[in-house]
Amino acid sequence: MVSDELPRHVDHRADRLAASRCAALGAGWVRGSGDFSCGVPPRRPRGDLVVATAERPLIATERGVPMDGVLVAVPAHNEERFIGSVVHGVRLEGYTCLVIDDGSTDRTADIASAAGAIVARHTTNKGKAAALNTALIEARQSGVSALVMMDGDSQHDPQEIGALLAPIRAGEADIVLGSRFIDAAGRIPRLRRFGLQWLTVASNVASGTRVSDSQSGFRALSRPAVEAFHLRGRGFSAEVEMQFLEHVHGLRHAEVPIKARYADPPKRNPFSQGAQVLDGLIGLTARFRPLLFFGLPSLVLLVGGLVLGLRVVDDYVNHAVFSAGYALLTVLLTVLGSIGLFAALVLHVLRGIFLDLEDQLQALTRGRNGNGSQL
Ligand SMILES: Nc1nc2c(ncn2[C@@H]2O[C@H](COP(=O)(O)OP(=O)(O)OP(=O)(O)O)[C@@H](O)[C@H]2O)c(=O)[nH]1
Ligand SMILES: [Mg+2]
Repeated sequence: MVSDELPRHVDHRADRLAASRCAALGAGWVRGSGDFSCGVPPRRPRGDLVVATAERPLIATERGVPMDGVLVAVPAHNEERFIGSVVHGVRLEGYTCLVIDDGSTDRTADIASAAGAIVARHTTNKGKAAALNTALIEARQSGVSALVMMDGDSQHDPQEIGALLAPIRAGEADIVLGSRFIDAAGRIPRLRRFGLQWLTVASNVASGTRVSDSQSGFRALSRPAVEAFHLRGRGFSAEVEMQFLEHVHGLRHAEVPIKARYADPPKRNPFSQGAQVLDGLIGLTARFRPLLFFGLPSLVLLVGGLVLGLRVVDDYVNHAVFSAGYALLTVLLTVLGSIGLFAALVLHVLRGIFLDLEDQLQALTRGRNGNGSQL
């Protein structure tokens, strides 16, 4: 359905502006359960759409550094229903908005562009982590002082961006996490709350950084964090990877309460999304904390083997019985445990060497660019 008038059901200020702007650009609007959703005719030419690539970043080349030094990045995959509202909410707060359209098959990019966002496009769907990486590249290239990340499904309130930036502006933190569990935990549907809390406990233990909401997509990064974060994981493991990187780079974090909106049922199966995060978490633990990942289970095997060995010796000395089965198991456990511990130590040392090399390489690249703040 396409119309030039504002839809009557829209009472949100951002929605009204989004609607009028989209209408002015020849876009229409459609109703989407109480939220503004702005559509464009299907065959509208895409000539006015700005497209970024890693080689040709958008903001640095075409727009210069955002006036306020803050860039708000919104990863989006098939979010045509909400992206107009999100972009206008962000722009109403006075921030430059970058939407990373990750190979959407709907009109996400057109609507974001019509609503006033800079749009970076991936031609195929590469996952949320890849989209956030594009945002980090843009932020590094354009020399922003802070990067805010928020979801494109209208679950986050752009009016809370200021609160998120406050600890960075005060020089108190490098990463500010918008936490749903400080004030508003009760508003999260029970099943999702349960899953999120378990994932948070697991990622806190694995990463060594304690947060109250590890999966929050609403967060702000200072310039040093933007410089330090190069995400290598896939999909929804991006948030957890940032938790590991924060620990590795010794960055300071703060948390501020946020409200999250849960009007719709989950868009994807929460179990498979949770499994994706867990899978990422295991990979990240192996990569970032080999001593914990390989060392801890190996130590358990070794201790188990030694305890069993004591029993074999006790049986033999006190009862003159040789428990061949237990003896074999003892050998197996102690050998496996010892090899595992050795491997964990070697990986731990190698990791230290690679980290040093990475630091030196980054220092070299910075020197070559002649700019201390850009990689
Ligand atoms: N770039 C990119 N973004 C994605 C992809 N999948 C989801 N997103 C975006 O990531 C953000 C969060 O995704 P959601 O599906 O809402 O995940 P969630 O908030 O954990 O789950 P819900 O509780 O169901 O909302 C949204 O802005 C999505 O558009 C993807 O494949 N690529
Ligand atoms: Mg969401």
